[in-house]
Amino acid sequence: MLNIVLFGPPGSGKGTQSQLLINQYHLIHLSTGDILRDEIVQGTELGQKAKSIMDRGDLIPDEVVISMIRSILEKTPNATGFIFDGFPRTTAQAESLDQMLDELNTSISTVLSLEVAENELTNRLLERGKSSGRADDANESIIRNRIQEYKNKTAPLKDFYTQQNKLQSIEGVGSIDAINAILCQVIDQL
Ligand code: B4P
Repeated sequence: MLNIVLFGPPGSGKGTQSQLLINQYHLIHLSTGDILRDEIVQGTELGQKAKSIMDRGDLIPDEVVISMIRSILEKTPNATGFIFDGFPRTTAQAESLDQMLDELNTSISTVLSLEVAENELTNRLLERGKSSGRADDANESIIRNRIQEYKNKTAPLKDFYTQQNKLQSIEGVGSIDAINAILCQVIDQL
């Protein structure tokens, strides 16, 4: 199985690049952000709880996102591989993912980390906010909070995956196609 973690701060291009890679490699796209936004649109109990947390730019509790991922992994036993987009975001999530994949006799193939400077992230997200309708893209202070959450809780995973010899850092600034070509090169070498 090919199991790719697309890693990076908010606005680094994880969702954008995942859309291209799922077609190129026939992988199942697991975006915790998309799943949560879908729950909000459907007005489920989980969606109602998640909305205010996401609108502030905070992270959803670990147990919620871990159980979301677990139930999808259990429902797709014949998958040829996954792209994890926006998951894991904390050490607890990363440890759980390793364990869940181990139970399926598989593991993470690579962690592709998109590197983008903070001012570029803010500009991209503010730009998307003009049309996305996403409350978490709407103003700079929420975007700053998302980036701070990333620094505090998610960035430490770089060490976690470096120790596993799985982290590959990729320059995330440039055209979407050029970045995609680099990601494909790295994946093809696996
Ligand atoms: P996500 O949905 O994961 O959103 P994100 O971090 O903002 O990244 P996204 O994938 O959307 O942006 P992209 O870089 O593609 O998370 C949203 C929220 O959900 C979190 O804040 C949290 O509350 C919650 N959540 C999700 N997962 C969670 C978890 N595991 N644990 C706890 N909470 C969780 O694109 C951004 C913009 O940049 C786009 O407009 C795009 O067009 C543009 N862009 C992309 N590539 C570009 C390039 N090369 N050049 C110029 N622009 C580019």
